[in-house]
Amino acid sequence: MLFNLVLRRAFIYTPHMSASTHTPPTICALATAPLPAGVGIIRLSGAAAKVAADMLCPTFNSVAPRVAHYGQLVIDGVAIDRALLLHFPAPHSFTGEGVVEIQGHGSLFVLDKILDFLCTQPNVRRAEAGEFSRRAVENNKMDLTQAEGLADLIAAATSAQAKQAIRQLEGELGDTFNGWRTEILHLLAHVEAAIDFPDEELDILADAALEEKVTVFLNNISTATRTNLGERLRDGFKLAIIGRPNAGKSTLTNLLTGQDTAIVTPEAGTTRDVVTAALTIGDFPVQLADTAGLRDATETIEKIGIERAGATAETADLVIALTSAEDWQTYSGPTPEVLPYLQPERTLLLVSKMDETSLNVPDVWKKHDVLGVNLTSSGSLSGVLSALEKLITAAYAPAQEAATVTRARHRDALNNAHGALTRALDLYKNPRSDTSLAELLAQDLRDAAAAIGTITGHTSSEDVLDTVFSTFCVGK
Ligand SMILES: Nc1nc2c(ncn2[C@@H]2O[C@H](COP(=O)(O)OP(=O)(O)O)[C@@H](O)[C@H]2O)c(=O)[nH]1
Ligand SMILES: [Mg+2]
Repeated sequence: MLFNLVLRRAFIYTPHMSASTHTPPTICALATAPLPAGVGIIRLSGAAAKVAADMLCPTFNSVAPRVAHYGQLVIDGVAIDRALLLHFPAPHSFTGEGVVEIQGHGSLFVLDKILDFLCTQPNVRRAEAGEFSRRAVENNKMDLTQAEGLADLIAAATSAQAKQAIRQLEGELGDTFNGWRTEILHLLAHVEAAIDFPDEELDILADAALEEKVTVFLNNISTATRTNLGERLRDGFKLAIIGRPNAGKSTLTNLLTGQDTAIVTPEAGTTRDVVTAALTIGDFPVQLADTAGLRDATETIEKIGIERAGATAETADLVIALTSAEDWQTYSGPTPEVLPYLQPERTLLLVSKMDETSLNVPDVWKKHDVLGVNLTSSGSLSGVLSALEKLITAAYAPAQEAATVTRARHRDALNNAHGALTRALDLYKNPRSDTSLAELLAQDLRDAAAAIGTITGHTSSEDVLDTVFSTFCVGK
């Protein structure tokens, strides 16, 4: 009885999204790509969707829900297209509102005329970026991570990306974080009970196993944020190519990208800016960075370039350290400039110009894989690619099974929750004499639950929703 009472109170403290009481405008947009195509689909969502569609296609008026209707679209008494129309009455639709889909022929001119006409109907306007998905979230058709998963699925360019996106769309990520949030709220309920009964404060907190539970939460969060696999699968693994001037970095860049991405000359110090290019290696998206050659430069521009090269290598997920065969012979290994940047298990040592110097390179040098190549020959490409694929796969294999955080937004929220829970644990272990322990603990737990809630959209903050959906396209 007591527990039920306080549990309810705990839930009141957490911000929940509430359905708005006024009728939002009905929105319409092209759901397919804005290109001439066989079919173009317009989607309408909102209370006025069906009425507006009926004005466009009078024969659609009496058609049953979810039954395809083939009818003439008429504007100002003139037929402009024949289309397939479908009505999904609320709440059984993508957005949870009444939805109509109009599948016309894919003339952008005609589709635009249809959209213009629909917008002349009462309370209908064009949709903003991400507005359909946002409504789906606001009507609890999906949580925020699922909406993000949907956007990622649409943007996926490799099967690993698609696999991650569909897992998120299916709710795996959201379910995990919702579970954590609910557990924190249960703990909060106990702590709030302690506020109401100051005499029994310590007993109640001990009964709630506060210390043990918070430690478990902290561990879960640390595990989820330890790897950046999820973010990298979305945005690309950062691969930096470093080495002395003339080692062949830009030649390698051009070999990997299959085009003249960077300028190649026999002159040392050609590359100054960091040149980046996107490519796919195996199943992984990669952001390649060609950098300025590392040496003791005297000229200002080259010096800046070298500083940037160092910074790029330090923040990279993977590094290719390039050494010419001649230099490798001189140093019996990579040139000294690259040594500070060799990351354990994340570095490929590449030896270039094997065609110019006869040399036996080892397979491994101090635990780093080594590969000798002639970069001017396109035949070297497949060897370099498979070495890189092996490296990425090995570096990220341990992370495959963890709940994958796929955006910086998720990571920030988890870090905030981690901070709040760490404060709670510190307080519990070193209580302050002047203030109620339970009240302070409750505040930290509330903060932790709210932080995790921003990931799934259990938040009253419009800012979070605005930020997420502003990255979506119109029509999604
Ligand atoms: N023979 C031979 N020449 C190479 C090889 N790799 C690069 N080069 C040449 O070395 C010079 C410098 O190459 P570049 O890619 O600009 O070096 P970077 O300064 O490291 O970017 C160019 O003339 C390239 O054609 C290689 O494996 N074999
Ligand atoms: Mg270069």
